[in-house]
Amino acid sequence: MAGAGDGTLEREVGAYAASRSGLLEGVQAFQAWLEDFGEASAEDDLRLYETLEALRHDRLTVAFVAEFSRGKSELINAIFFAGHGRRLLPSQAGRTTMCPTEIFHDAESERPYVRLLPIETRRTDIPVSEYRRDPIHWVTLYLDPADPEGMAETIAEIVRTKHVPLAQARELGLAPQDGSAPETVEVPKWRHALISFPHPLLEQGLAILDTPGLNAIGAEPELTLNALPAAQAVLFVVGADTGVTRSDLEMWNEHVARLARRGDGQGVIVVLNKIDTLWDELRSREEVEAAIERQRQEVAGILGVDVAQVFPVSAQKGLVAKVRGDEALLARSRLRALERHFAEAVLPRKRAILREAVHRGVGDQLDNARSVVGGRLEQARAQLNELRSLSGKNVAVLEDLLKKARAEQATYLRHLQSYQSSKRLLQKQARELLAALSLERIDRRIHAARVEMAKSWTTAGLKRSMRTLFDGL
Ligand SMILES: Nc1nc2c(ncn2[C@@H]2O[C@H](COP(=O)(O)OP(=O)(O)O)[C@@H](O)[C@H]2O)c(=O)[nH]1
Ligand SMILES: [Mg+2]
Repeated sequence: MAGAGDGTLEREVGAYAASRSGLLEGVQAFQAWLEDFGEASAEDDLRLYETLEALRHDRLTVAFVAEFSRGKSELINAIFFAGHGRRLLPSQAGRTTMCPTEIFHDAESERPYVRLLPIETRRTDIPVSEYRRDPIHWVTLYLDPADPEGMAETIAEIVRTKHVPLAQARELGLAPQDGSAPETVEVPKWRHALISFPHPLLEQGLAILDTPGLNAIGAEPELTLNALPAAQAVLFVVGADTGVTRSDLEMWNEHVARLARRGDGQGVIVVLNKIDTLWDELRSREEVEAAIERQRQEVAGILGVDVAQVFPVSAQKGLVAKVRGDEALLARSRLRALERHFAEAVLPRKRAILREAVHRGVGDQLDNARSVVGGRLEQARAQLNELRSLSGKNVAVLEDLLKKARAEQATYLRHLQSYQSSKRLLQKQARELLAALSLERIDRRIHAARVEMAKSWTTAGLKRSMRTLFDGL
């Protein structure tokens, strides 16, 4: 898609990535808030942690499942890696003995790589998921994106095989199933491959799982039990050249039908590949289209799916058309219709599923926190109202106090005035009193009284003189 895409897939994968990081930020913010708020129980903490981990490691995985040689690898090249101008994944005629291959972007590695798990690890009972945790068991080859040729060569390592003695093949659980006992058996060199690659879609969290055919997929039960059910979308590929074969049907029934019947079964898309084998220069376009449509109906009938879920394409012509920029050929390959369906029908629904998962994980806690906070808010509001009414009262009380204070001030001022005038009066009287009490005047009066008294011969006259003295004083 890169370089030759119409952008729908990029946009939807981008929207998925944005939705995931939005959820991640939201849950992280909630976690931080709960810490501050001090409301989280140990169980809440654990559930939050698990939800965050699931979001952090969530990859949008698209698994390509089919018998060998149906064109899975070609389809992956055509949809995702046409921008490189050449085949990135090895796609070849005949029976490819490939190991399950995951293509993604490992943000923790500075260099793109191919990491390969040797087939010998099958001697142990340890599943691939355990080995994933420890890079020491893997052989790492680095890729140079500036050199597409060299890169394709390195990636070709994933289809390497080797011949081992029958006993050793038995040990690996890879002895022939048909009862034959050859001296040596051709076995894949690797058990599993991880390809980390810088590509806009992969950097957004898209992961592609390319699986080997029926036999090889049966050899790793982990694929069927874990990897496929965990994938957000499964593309099941059949060939228009062969129709639905017995082994296609076995593969469908054993590994895919279950997923198609799940509630979110629309995540399973059936691809009728190699429609170019029905192109016939001697027949009209309409006849060819009718033949494709007939086969599409037939595939839907055999697999028991809605015909709208079956997408006829030519991966090979689609890849060529994208590399050459041939729009007419691209239209004929019908690759865009498949990409658009994937982008517009599968991805948005997966986004909703992601949201639901987060809701299941932390929804209860959120509701809980919301009601606790709601209660507190209610309480705070009530207090605020009370304070507001009190503050109204305060104003009234203050005004009252102020009025009283003003009245008191006026009274005081009035008293002050009358006090001052009283004071002045008092001072005047005091001065008159002091003047009245002056010694000189007293002396004069005593002297006059004494003269009066000396002149009085009678007691009554004496008394009268005394009274005159005191009255004068
Ligand atoms: N005619 C035709 N051949 C195809 C198409 N897609 C893949 N092939 C061929 O089918 C063979 C197997 O393809 P491959 O991608 O390796 O299939 P896988 O085993 O399912 O991964 C190769 O020779 C491809 O060139 C197609 O659309 N049309
Ligand atoms: Mg392949």
